[in-house]
Amino acid sequence: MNYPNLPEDCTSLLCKYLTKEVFEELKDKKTTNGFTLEQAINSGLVNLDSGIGVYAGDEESYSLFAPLFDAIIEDYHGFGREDKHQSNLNPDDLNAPNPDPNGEFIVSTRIRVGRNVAHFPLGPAISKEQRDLVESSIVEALKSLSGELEGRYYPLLGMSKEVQEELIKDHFLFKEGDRFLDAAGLNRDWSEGRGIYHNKEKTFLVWVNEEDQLRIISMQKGGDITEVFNRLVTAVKAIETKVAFSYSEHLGYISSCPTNLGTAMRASVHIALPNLAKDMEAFKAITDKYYLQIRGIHGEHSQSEGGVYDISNRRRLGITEVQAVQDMYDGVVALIKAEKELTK
Ligand code: ADP
Ligand code: ILO
Repeated sequence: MNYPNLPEDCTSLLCKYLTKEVFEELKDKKTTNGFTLEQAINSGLVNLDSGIGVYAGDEESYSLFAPLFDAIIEDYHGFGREDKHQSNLNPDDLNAPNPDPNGEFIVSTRIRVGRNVAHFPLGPAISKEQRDLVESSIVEALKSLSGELEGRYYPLLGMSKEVQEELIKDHFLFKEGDRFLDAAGLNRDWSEGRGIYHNKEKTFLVWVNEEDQLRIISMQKGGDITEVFNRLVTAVKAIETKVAFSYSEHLGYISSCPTNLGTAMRASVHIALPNLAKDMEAFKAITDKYYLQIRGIHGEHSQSEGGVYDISNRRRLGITEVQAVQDMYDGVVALIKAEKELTK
């Protein structure tokens, strides 16, 4: 492969940090799983509108291709090469009483973490056999969950289109055919090895073999962030007794996209802010102050509908899980205050 043509107007972190020197240094390297620089950067080259543009094929990608990944990680998370990640999943340390007890603004709350199984390649480099093995070991582990977490696994293979569409529309299931994941090699052998586990109420869900091997999700209507966090922590701890997750002292939980490293946590609310939305500058000033990200209500790269936005923590690495949720909580309190003032 030759040094790619990176257009001047490309704003992704890949375009920013893949200099000729970095490319020359890394272009012939291969991880033990056979993952190359070409594979790591393909998504960003095919999708020049990417925000980031790179994916790791395994934990080793982060060290072998460090001249590229470290720069991207430092830029996105403000996390240095020598820094160490710290985890804190203790619900007692979270201070998040419902910011909207009358249900005027917050439609729903969702907290998810990404996890990958130790000693396996990540999705971009995994073989079909390994992926199937990952699926069966996760499903086996999920069978041991009880009480509120008890549920059933629904493989994508054989699921009717109607059921699939309904689950996606209701925000429970991942979409199909994402072009960023596609170019990263994450959609290979679709839909085999993929599926969703959920309890009866759909307040606890696990996505299997999408961007990460597990996405563990707790969600419910309204703004009781503490309840959502508590359920998530109980589930993560229970699953961890059965499946070993890939974790490094430096980078925390290992994920295929560098934005998810560390806590791999995205805590979000769907929140109606119709007045604030009329002044995007003021809106963004608040979200920037609290390290928040604004998404549309059908996930990343989607649009807002009816003034309802998906507001979540942007930082995931170098802060604890408790801090990630606290970022979201503090920001949401400020957003509600601003919206109320505009409504007067
Ligand atoms: P992820 O959070 O897993 O990185 P997405 O941004 O694609 O990925 O979101 C996945 C799904 O979760 C989408 O359908 C999205 O609308 C839904 N979702 C995210 N946050 C909330 C929330 N607070 N309430 C309800 N659904 C949510
Ligand atoms: N590769 C995409 C998405 C990056 C962050 N989001 C997720 C889902 N990992 C991009 O570079 O815009």
